[in-house]
Amino acid sequence: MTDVKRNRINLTEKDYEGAPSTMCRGCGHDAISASVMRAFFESSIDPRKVIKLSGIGCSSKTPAYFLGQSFGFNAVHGRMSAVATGANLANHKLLPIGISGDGDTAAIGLGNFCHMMRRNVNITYIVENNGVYGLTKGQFSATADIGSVMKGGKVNDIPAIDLAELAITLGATYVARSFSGDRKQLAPLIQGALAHRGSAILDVISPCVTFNNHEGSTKSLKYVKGHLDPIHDVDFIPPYENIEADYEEGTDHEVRLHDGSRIVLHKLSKDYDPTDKGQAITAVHAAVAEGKFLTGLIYYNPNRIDFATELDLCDTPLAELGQEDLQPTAEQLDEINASFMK
Ligand SMILES: Cc1ncc(C[n+]2csc(CCOP(=O)(O)OP(=O)(O)O)c2C)c(N)n1
Ligand code: SF4
Repeated sequence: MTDVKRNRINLTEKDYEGAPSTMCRGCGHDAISASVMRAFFESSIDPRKVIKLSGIGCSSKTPAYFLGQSFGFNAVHGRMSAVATGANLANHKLLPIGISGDGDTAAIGLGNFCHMMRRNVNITYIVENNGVYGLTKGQFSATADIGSVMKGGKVNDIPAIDLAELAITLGATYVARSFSGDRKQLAPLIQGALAHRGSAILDVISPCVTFNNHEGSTKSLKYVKGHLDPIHDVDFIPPYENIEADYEEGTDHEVRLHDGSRIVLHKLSKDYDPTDKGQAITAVHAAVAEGKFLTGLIYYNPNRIDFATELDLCDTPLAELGQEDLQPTAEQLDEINASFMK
């Protein structure tokens, strides 16, 4: 019998799988699902304590293909952020992961998405960004770059919404950009997001090989691979591993996360501090102007508390409170009513 690798809670990689994928062969979204499974396995997270959320689109179908033992809610188009906010308040003990598309998030869902970040709702939110509506056959989405050419030849002349920049501006506290094909960078970034308490937004460029992979597209596999600009190499160190990271003075940056785990960023060319909001926004702007995809942990704010903590919820999830906990007595009601008359 071959030795199957097990994690700290004695689960195998198979325990993190879901149903077989129905994505087109080579779709970036499948590669992201593989990184999601890797991250959960490596972080030894119990899949039965996780809730998967999504909207509508090819990307939003993918939670069916990983973590088959987790809770799940497939919301209507663009409403995942609102449903995730409600789920988080109803049961803050479940670990939420949301998967959405650039259409689902940056078009129909933009308003809900903004308010989720403004509240710093605890979630790992992955946008599988291919610049088009894959499910409805390749129309431009709001993240399509200006000058990008649609499969039928139409040129996009409307500026793109940059989801990383928006997330930094609107109050998300962990903002990363990555590429579906870079599991070495993406999996630790997801591990970091899962360890973070607050809105962790990962804008992951994920080529649609069927409708947006042609000459003239700025989200094709070939184009993206040729324009990646990683800020750093990323390592994730869980709290139980007391490893002294192999630091190179002045070239590495360590980020401590809420559960005691650490992300070590090995700087590449640039001197970059992800806790500097101004630098983060400037860097995203500069990369866009140069036609590059800046990847890595772009922004991190350890100081802001998440929405459920701010609301000072009781420790027992609201969803588990019984009638006796929820129904005030007649005297308590009188007191509450009297307080409104003052
Ligand atoms: C209310 C509503 N409007 C429009 C649609 C049609 N529709 C389905 S998926 C989709 C966009 C999907 O694009 P994206 O979120 O980028 O996901 P992808 O398929 O590219 O992964 C649209 C417009 C819908 N399902 N519901
Ligand atoms: S249409 Fe595009 S986004 Fe949808 S599964 Fe196929 S390659 Fe992926």
